[in-house]
Amino acid sequence: MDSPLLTERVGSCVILTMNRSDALNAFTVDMHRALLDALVVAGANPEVRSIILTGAGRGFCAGQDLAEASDPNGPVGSLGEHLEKTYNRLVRTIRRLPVPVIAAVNGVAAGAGANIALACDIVLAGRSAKFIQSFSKISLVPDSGGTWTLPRLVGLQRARALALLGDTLNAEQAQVFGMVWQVTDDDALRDAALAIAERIASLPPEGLKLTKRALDTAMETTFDRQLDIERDLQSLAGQSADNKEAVAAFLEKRPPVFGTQGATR
Ligand code: T3D
Repeated sequence: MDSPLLTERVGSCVILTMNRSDALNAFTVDMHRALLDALVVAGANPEVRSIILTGAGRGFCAGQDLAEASDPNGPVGSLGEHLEKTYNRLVRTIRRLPVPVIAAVNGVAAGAGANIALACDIVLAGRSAKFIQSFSKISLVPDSGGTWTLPRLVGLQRARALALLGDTLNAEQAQVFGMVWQVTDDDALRDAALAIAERIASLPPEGLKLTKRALDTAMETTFDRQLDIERDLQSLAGQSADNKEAVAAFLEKRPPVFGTQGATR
C-alpha cells in the first residue's frame, strides 16, 4: 500500500506531500499520524529551515475522509475526541514549529484541508486551487482553527458567508480575500514554493522563529500587551548570534554567514 505521506528533502527544505490522490488526499488516521510525525521530526532538525505542505495529484486535501469517519468500526469514533487527537494537534504543531510552513495548494482544499492550508505561514496557490469551507454542507462546524483563522484573514462578514454557504473560492478570489500570498500557474507551483524556501534559507533563522511567535500572539492580545511581547522577543532576538552576525556583516559590507537555530527553539 502506498504511504499516505511522501517526504522529500530539497536543500534545507522538507517537502511533505499528502498522498491519497484517489480521495483528493482526504485525511485518514494513518495520514494524520504520518503528517504529524513528519512535522515533528522536521521541526526538531536544526538543518531544516522550512517545510512545504502540498498534495499529490489534482487536489491539495479534501478534509476528513468521510468514508473512514462514517465507518462504525473505523478509528474515528467521537468527532470531538477525534479532532483533539488529530486536527487540533496538527494545526497546533504547524503554528508552534520554529520554521515557516509553506502551503502549496495544488487543487481543491476543502473542509479541514482548507483550514490546514490557512494555518500555514505562507500560502501559495496554483491556478487550479479552490478553497471550500464545505462543513455546512454536511452539517458540521468549521474546524482545524478555521473559525479563528478565517475571520482574521478575510474579516468576519466574509468569513460568515464562506462558512455558512460553503461557496468555492478560486485561487484569484482567495488572494483578493487575503488568504493567499501568491498565485502561480499550476506547473510553476513547486518551483515557486521552493524559491520561497530558498529565500527563507538565506535569512537568519532565529529572527524568523521569533517573528512567527510574535505574529501568532498578535491576533489575540491588546496593543499594549503586544508591545510587551515585542520587547521580550526583541530582547531574545538581540542576544542571538544571528543578529550579531547580520549587523556585523552589514557594517563590514560582506555577506552574512548564519548558523542554525539557537537555544530559544
Ligand atoms: O470527521 C471528523 O473527524 C470531523 C472533522 C471534519 C473535518 C472535515 O474536513 S469535514 C469536511 C469533509 N470534506 C468534505 O466534505 C469534502 C467532500 N468532498 C467534496 O465535496 C468534493 O469531493 C470536492 C468539492 C472536494 C471535490 O469535488 P470534485 O468533483 O473535484 O471531486 P470528486 O469526484 O467529488 O472526488 C474525487 C474522489 O475523491 C471521489 O472518489 P471516487 O468517486 O473517484 O472513488 C470522492 O469520493 C473522493 N473524495 C473527495 N472528498 C472526499 C473523498 N473521499 C472521502 N472523503 C472525502 N472528504
